[in-house]
Amino acid sequence: MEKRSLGPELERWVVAQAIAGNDPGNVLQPLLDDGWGEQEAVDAVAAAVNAYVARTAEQSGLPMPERVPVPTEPNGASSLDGGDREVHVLASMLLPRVAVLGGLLSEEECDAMIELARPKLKRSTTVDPDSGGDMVHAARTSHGTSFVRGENALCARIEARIARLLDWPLEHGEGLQVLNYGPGAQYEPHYDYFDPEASGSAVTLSRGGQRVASVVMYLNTPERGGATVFPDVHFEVAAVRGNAVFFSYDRPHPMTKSLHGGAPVLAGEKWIATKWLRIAPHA
Ligand code: PD2
Ligand code: ZN
Repeated sequence: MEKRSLGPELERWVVAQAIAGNDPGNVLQPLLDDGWGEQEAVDAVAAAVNAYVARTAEQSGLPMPERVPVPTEPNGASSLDGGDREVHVLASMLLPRVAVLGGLLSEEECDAMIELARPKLKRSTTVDPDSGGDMVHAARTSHGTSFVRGENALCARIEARIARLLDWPLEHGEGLQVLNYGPGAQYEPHYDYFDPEASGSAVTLSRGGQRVASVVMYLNTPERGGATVFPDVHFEVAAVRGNAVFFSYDRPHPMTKSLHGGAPVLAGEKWIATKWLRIAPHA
């Protein structure tokens, strides 16, 4: 059957309703009253809104938004199904999109992850924006190591839990990275997405496309300091063993307000495991 189109006038009305935040049911009703089938009305409204977003993005020079994992809706469930574990939503924010998750890992899993990583630690590197290779960076005064996806049973279990929790394919995830910060160490504010303009990004982007979300899991509770901070919104997440902070960024642009950093560890040490999620399968 040929797809019906809304026509310019109705399309403008639909977009205006969407911008005003009107209930989607109210937007569909006039079409249903006019004899449209429910699915074709939903498809036509979605197409109109998507076309508007694409036009606006193009005119403004902004990258197009990508689909991102959604752990929870506003005022949604306070506990999430991680398959083998129930995870609690402790806080949630829409811009930047942040969800603080309680009990993503058990205490035993945190300890085991630290012990698996400890013998492999090296001074942390960041991706060199020019070459795409690893480089030691003064902004990142920690030690770390990476595991390939499924490298051991614990990584595989945590990866499967995150995939289930976020309904995001396991294959779209990078391997886990573990970081250890000593006293005074910090990670200055940065974005986790790759700069599409930087020459070194091409190599990284060819393996799974952009990062669209991060899950930073706290493997211990530092004695003092070491919060994950979101400076654009003056928000910080305390590092508490077993908890995690999820944040997503639907495009590689500061408008996501996903600038974040690891505040200095003031006493004791800090251990985290980070999972980055890509648009496409990451090899
Ligand atoms: O240690 C953190 O809290 C932190 C802060 C910012 C980790 C990361 N970024 C990261 O692993 O990307
Ligand atoms: Zn980061």
